[in-house]
Amino acid sequence: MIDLYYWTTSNGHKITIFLEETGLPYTIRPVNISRGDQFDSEFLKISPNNRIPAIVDHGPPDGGPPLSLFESGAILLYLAGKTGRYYPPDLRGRCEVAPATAAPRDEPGSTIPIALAATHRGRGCRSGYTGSRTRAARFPPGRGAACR
Ligand SMILES: N[C@@H](CCC(=O)N[C@@H](CS)C(=O)NCC(=O)O)C(=O)O
Repeated sequence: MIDLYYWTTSNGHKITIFLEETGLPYTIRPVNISRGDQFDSEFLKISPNNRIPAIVDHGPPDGGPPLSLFESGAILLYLAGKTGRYYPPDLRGRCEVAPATAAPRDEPGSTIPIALAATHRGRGCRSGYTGSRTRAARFPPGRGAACR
């Protein structure tokens, strides 16, 4: 079972779309970033950059202890590896999908080459950008809610 630390933003939706498409069972753990839940010490252990989405996979493929992961692109790659879906296993296949899966327009630092970029590429966090900037004053200096 996967715990998904989530709020209703585009970066959060990337992961719910993947989980729904692949049928992986998951439980939503809401992190209300408008209220500042992302700064809770327990959440920071899972997502040290104080951002959603993040996951804890209680049944990782290697049979080891629960695996926690943050950053939507990294999560998508992990889930693609776990399910064997939406990302070719071979280098040639990955090259074929790479051009179509370039960085999301609003996340120039991101270069996640993944075939489900229909979710990753089309969905940054700009939709919530204005709201998060407006809310920023409520959080500690330099720690305003933001979307990156
Ligand atoms: N590069 C990160 C961006 C994540 C991100 O910006 N999350 C926003 C919501 S969409 C957030 O949690 N903001 C809370 C904050 O900045 O305090 C990813 O792709 O996961």
